[in-house]
Amino acid sequence: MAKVALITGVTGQDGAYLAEFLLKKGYIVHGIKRRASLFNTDRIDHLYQDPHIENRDFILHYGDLTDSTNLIRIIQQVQPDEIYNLAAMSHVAVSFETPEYTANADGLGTLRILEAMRILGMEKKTKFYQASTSELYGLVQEVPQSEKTPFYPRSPYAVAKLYAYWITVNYREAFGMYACNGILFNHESPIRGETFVTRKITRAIARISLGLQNCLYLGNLSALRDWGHARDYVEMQWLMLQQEEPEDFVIATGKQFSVRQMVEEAAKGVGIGMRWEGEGVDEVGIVASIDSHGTKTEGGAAGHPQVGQTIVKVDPRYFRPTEVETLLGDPSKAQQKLGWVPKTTFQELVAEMVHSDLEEARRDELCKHHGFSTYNYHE
Ligand code: NDP
Ligand code: GDR
Repeated sequence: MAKVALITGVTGQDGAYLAEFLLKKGYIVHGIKRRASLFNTDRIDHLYQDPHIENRDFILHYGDLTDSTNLIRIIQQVQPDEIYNLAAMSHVAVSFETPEYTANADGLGTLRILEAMRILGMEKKTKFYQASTSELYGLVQEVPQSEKTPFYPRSPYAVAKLYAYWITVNYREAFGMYACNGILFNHESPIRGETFVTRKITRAIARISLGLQNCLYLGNLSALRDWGHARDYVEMQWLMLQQEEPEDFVIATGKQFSVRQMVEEAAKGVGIGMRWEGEGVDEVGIVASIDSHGTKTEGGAAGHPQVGQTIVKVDPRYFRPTEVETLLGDPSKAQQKLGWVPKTTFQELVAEMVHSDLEEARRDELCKHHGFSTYNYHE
């Protein structure tokens, strides 16, 4: 009998990679997607199966982590062997703008699923994965951070995720549930949301190299992160649910880079050499301009980009009220117990993202410069 998985947040970056991974393993995969006024299934459209087909192995349900009745109904209907709770308002900066909603979806949403499992008498049958985060460490108490490092969350997002982390531990201890936390450090990919810093950078650099954009505005350039590839990380999410006993694991690469290094690596990918101006704690004055550029990106608007052109500026609007300056994971427990070895290096990750964003930028460029036609909706 095929195993049945339920993924919340299936339309997100990790949801898409995990759904693909589980389908390849022979699972029947159910996913919860939110109702939106526009299509929001871009990342999983290649997996879509027409509802009229019999014996589908990929099935979507409308739902929301803020609606208990809907979660109980879906879980009852699907009877999953494994639940992966990936849904969240996952943007740290936005959580300062929508703190109550973030607490509701990211914190109480986790409780709602765990309670639904109890109400339905599934606490001994169904395994539960919680998407915990390195943001829990916040103002770091120890370097590198492991499963034993104390937490000090620094945003409404991280505080909501702290509740979700502990309610998962508590339900495991109180009710003997197979429930575990993956404490995942930042992981990225070509389908990363466009407003997270890595994708914002690779997308902008690709567009700048083709003359579609002039400048990239960023916040804290000195922030240090441990960046891995989402494709590698979802495999660990699955593996955590295949162990004898439920446990929490840190997943990280053990290597750290700054936002500034991320920009340089992306620029290198399109053949742009950069020169930084300005230093120090107050980074508002810092800009970066093109020092040289090769021929890696053919085409582009005539004369763009140009040596001396300012391509990065620091804009304080992207500073956070409280920042997480540095994160570096210690994945040795996962290495020992799950056989975790990060497959993708930082350089390979950035190269893959730049390559994908260049293709997208080239399509935009074609539309812009060669025969994109508009028609008037009012006619
Ligand atoms: P994304 O932001 O790409 O995806 C989040 C998903 O959650 C989307 O499918 C989104 O739907 C859905 N969602 C948001 N709010 C709700 C809600 N109220 N009800 C139902 N669904 C909702 O995140 P990632 O894929 O990058 O991350 C997956 C999980 O892992 C998240 O919980 C995140 O906080 C956590 N995490 C991520 C890390 C990373 O570096 N990527 C690191 C550590 C933890 P829609 O598509 O409609 O917006
Ligand atoms: P993070 O990721 O906050 O670590 O959360 P993000 O990419 O948003 O920020 C990383 C660092 O870059 C700095 N930064 C900027 N960030 C954004 N988004 N935009 C900018 O213009 C910019 N300039 C500098 C930030 O200040 C920060 O220090 C991600 C999310 O996926 C969470 O859901 C997840 O839990 C954590 O990773 C682990």
